[in-house]
Amino acid sequence: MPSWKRILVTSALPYANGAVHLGHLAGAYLPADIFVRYQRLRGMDVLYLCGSDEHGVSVLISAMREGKSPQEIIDYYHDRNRRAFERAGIGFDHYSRTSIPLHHRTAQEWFLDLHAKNILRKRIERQLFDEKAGIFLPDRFVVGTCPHCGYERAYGDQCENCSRYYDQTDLIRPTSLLSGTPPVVREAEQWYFPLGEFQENLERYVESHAGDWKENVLQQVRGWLKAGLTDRPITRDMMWGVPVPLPNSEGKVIYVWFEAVLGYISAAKEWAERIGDPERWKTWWCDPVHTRYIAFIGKDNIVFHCLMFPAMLIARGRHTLPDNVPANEFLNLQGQKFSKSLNWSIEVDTFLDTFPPDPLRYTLTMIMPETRDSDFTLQEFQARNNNELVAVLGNFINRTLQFAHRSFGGAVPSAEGMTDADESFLAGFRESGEAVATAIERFRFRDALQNAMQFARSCNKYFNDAEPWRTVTTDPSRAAAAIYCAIQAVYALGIYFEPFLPFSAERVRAMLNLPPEAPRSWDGASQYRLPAGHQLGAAELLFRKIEDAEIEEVFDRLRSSGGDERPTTIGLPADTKPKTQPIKERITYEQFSKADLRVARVLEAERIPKSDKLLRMIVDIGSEKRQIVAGIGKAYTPDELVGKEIIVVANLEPTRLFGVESQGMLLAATTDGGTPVLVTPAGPTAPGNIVK
Ligand code: B3M
Ligand code: ZN
Repeated sequence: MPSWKRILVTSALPYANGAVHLGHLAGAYLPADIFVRYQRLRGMDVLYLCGSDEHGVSVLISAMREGKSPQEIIDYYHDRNRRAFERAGIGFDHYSRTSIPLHHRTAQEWFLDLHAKNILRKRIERQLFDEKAGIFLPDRFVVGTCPHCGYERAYGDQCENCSRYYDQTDLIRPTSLLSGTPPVVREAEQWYFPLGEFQENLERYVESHAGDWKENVLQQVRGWLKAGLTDRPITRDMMWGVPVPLPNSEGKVIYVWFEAVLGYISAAKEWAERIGDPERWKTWWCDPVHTRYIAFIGKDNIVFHCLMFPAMLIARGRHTLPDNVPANEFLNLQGQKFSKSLNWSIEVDTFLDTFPPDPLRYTLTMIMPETRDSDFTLQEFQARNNNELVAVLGNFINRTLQFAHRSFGGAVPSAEGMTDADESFLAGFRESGEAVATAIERFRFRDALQNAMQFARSCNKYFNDAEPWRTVTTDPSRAAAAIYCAIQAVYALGIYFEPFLPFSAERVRAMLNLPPEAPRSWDGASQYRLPAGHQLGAAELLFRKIEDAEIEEVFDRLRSSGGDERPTTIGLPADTKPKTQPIKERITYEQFSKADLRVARVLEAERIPKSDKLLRMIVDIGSEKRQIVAGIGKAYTPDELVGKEIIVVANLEPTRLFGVESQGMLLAATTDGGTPVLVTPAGPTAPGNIVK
């Protein structure tokens, strides 16, 4: 029996500099919520904490870009994100924020405690200084060439291309994003946390969990340990953040990552104050023997949650350390990385303005990036909703309850006519529940949901095999028994799906009109039986079909907003931003020559139904005819295109756009407003001629 009596769960504190998007949900919030809801159905005492991470340069960057104060930015996004999580059913017990005085006091108390114990070190640090703006440049305010991989738009601390960390002074040809000028190197005195001195402690801590941490986390952490931990700066010269609580530290703040992880502790303190028991936070943070702590994060936060934060907790003493940090990999969007700067994103709240939360939770769980990056497409979202939620889970629940209303007066019918097959169907609920539970306990939420759907499919098979629509006239007691059992299955499905689809689970409970004695518990799903004669509630469709037009509308919005040029400076007004897209990453001639560009002639062209942008064309590429789908329908009519010679990429993998296959891609230049202009040969040529 484990020693812990309670489970503390946290999700990474999202920066309050932008709206949380679908990738955030799939990364650190939805898995945590599934885990918390499941543990509560198991009767566990769980505290689920999160909040806004409101310091750091990302807030300053947004403030400058949006022409607002940092406070305005964090107030807006803190509230927007808190509401977005609520609409998505992410059930935090408390959602705090790091700009509150309680958090400042907590971070400063930790800093002073470690300082008083002579754990902190003071070092002179070489930093990049923007002479035009007159400030030391935070890492995200400077870009240059990565010293490891040559990526030319690497930030000052970590390269987005190869994920390696380095000192900002190691950047090649750095440029300040504030003024656009090359910064100079200046010396500044900073406080350091001696992470290297905790190497052995941390090796013991990590290896003590090697059996239950995810492989992707273990690999990264062991890599850091093998490379040897180095001291980490924990102060910065900035005006925005938690002031360093020492004399002669004007203009210095505590480094965002040192204080942000302490946000989990100040959130517990704020929660304790809110429930009227200010000391209660210690039950969760200062009783490591009886508290199991699970920290849900994305993979870019592993070093801070598996090494830095545990070292801080060890240094402070008597605090709960993370028992597991089930970091997810990244979710991409329609084949591309989510990108705030490139406007390639779908915010949670915007998405929920069009679609209900449970189909989104369902799809994100089914594709959750648990061990490798995965990709969200609107087309798959529509397919999973229609082919799985509507056609399998919703169909079984609907036809069971409709049958009870139609043939048994809306009550649970008698079980007298039950057969052995019925009994074994009911007995199988427990095993189905255990398959879901085991996967959740191992943080394998995709498998868990697949197992739950497997149970739903077995319920449909049971219903089809029992044929109540036939036996209701030929052998009514058999039909009654079948519907009795099917209703028990609806009750069990309502519980097993609750961690994933909380809104639907609530509606199932209402449709069953559950009596107070009906347990809302995992074990109850296989043990409790709704008694014959119990009056059901009104039955309604649990899920609705999603139409192509709805998907196309969201996809259009994404494509028209996405792909804006990435600003090369932060502080300069918009009208001085460069008008052309920055040059993409360099490639070799060999890489370019793999693309086979050909002249093609348009033979036929028509609009794709219900789309004002997509056109379907048949083109002649010399050796064969191809079908091409292109989003140029707002700039060109089908008649204008027939007979035109265009340029196509002839060796692209075929893809499907709204169910129509596209066997290649045409070339079009995009003007400032996003209007496509076809690239066509300037003189006489013929279909199939090679373009290079
Ligand atoms: N805000 C980074 C992020 O949003 C940071 C997490 C803090 S958790 C203490 O990815
Ligand atoms: Zn790199």
